[in-house]
Amino acid sequence: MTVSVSLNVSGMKCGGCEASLSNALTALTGVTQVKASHLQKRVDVEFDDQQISVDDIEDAIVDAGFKLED
Ligand SMILES: [Cu+2]
Repeated sequence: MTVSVSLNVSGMKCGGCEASLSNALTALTGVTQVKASHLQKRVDVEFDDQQISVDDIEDAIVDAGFKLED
């Protein structure tokens, strides 16, 4: 099933950061859509929960060099 999650992410400072985070997440199998905003410090991710979990997505955000916030 396709579900979506909004995560608070710090470390994005410009459109380039948004693009690099978007690219990192879009590359994951199961992720269908990503919208990253450095102004809102947030990333919205649409994904197939049969193929990938929120935990996997959070790991990928950290691996890409960004930080999750509460
Ligand atoms: Cu940047």
